[in-house]
Amino acid sequence: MNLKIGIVGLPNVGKSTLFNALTNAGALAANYPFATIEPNVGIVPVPDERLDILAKMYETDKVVPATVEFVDIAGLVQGASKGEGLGNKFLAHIRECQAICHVVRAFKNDDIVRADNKPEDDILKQAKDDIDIINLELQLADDETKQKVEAKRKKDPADENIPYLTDKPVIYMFNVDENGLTDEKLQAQLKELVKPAEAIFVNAKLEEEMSDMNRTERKEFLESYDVKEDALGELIKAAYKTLGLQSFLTAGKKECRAWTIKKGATAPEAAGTIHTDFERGFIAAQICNYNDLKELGSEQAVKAAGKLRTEGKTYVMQDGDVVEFKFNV
Ligand SMILES: Nc1nc2c(ncn2[C@@H]2O[C@H](COP(=O)(O)OP(=O)(O)OP(=O)(O)O)[C@@H](O)[C@H]2O)c(=O)[nH]1
Ligand SMILES: [Mg+2]
Repeated sequence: MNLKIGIVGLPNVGKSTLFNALTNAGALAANYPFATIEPNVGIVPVPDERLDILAKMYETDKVVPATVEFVDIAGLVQGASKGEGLGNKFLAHIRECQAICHVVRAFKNDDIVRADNKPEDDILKQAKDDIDIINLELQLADDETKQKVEAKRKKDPADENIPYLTDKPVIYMFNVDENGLTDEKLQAQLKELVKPAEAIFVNAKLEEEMSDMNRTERKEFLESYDVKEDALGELIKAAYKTLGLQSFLTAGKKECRAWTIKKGATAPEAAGTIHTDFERGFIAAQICNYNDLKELGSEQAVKAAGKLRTEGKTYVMQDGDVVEFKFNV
C-alpha cells in the first residue's frame, strides 16, 4: 500500500518550499506566483525508529521503510475552474492520492506577495478566505468531472469509478512564521476554522533550512524554536490518523521492513500487502509485539517468555506487530 498525498493551496503559500523540505528533492521554489507548473513528485521513507532497533537486533543487511509519495502541483486561484491563473487541469495529478494536504499561508512577510496582492494584515481572516477559495475550486473541479462522467455514461453506461477530490480527507497545514510556531491562541483559532479535519503547524522556511542537516542536528535546530517534530513527521502522523492507518513490521537477517495497513486489517489482509499469494495461502501468523522484542532483546527471549503468539485468520493486526507469516502456495 503506497500512501500518496497531494499538496494543494493558493500560489505563493509555500507548497514547493514544503515539498522540498519533505523530499529534499530540490523542486523549484521561488518568490513568484505559479513557480510550479509541472507537478513535482517525490517518494519519501516514513521515519520509524523501530526499524533501526530491529535492524541492530537482527544484524540486518537491508532496511526497507514504508514510503509516502508527495505530489506538489501548481497553485490554484479563485476562478481556476474557469481558466484563471494556470487553470485547474493539474488537479488530475492528485485524483489518485488518498489524502490532500492543504497548505495555508499563515506567515507575515510583505516581501512574499499574496495571490490577491493584498498585504498580510489579518492572518485568521485571510486564512479563512484563502481556504474557502481553494475548497470552492475543488468543488467546481468535481462538478466538472461529474458532468463529464454523466455525459459519458449516456453513451456507455459501464460503471466508472471516479475518485472525487472533495471525497478525500484533508489535512490542513498552516505555514506559520516563527511567532506562529508557538502562538497557542492563533493555533487554536486556526484549528477551530478547519475542525474536525486535522490541523498542523509548520514553518516551511525553517524546514527548508534543515535540508542538509542530519537527524540529530534537525532535532536540536527545531528544539531551539520549541518545535518537537519536523513537518514530515507531523504530516505523516496526521495522515495515518486521518486515514486510519497503522504499520506492522517484518524482521530478519535479510531484511527489516515496515508495511502500511488499515487499522482493523486482519492477519491475512496484512499478509496480502506483502504478496497476494501470502493472503491466498495464509495458514497462520507468528507475532510478537515490538515493545516486548525491544525490552527482551531477541526473538528467542520473547519466545522463552511465552510472548511469541501464533494467530489465525481472524486475528486483527495491531500497530507494531512484528510478524512472520506461514503460508502455503
Ligand atoms: N517568510 C516566509 N517565506 C516563505 C515561507 N514559505 C515559503 N516562503 C517563500 O514564499 C515564496 C513562495 O514559496 P513556494 O514554495 O514557491 O510557493 P508555492 O505555494 O509552491 O507557489 P506556486 O508554486 O507558485 O503555487 C518563496 O520565495 C519562499 O521562499 C515561510 O514559511 N516564510
Ligand atoms: Mg510551487
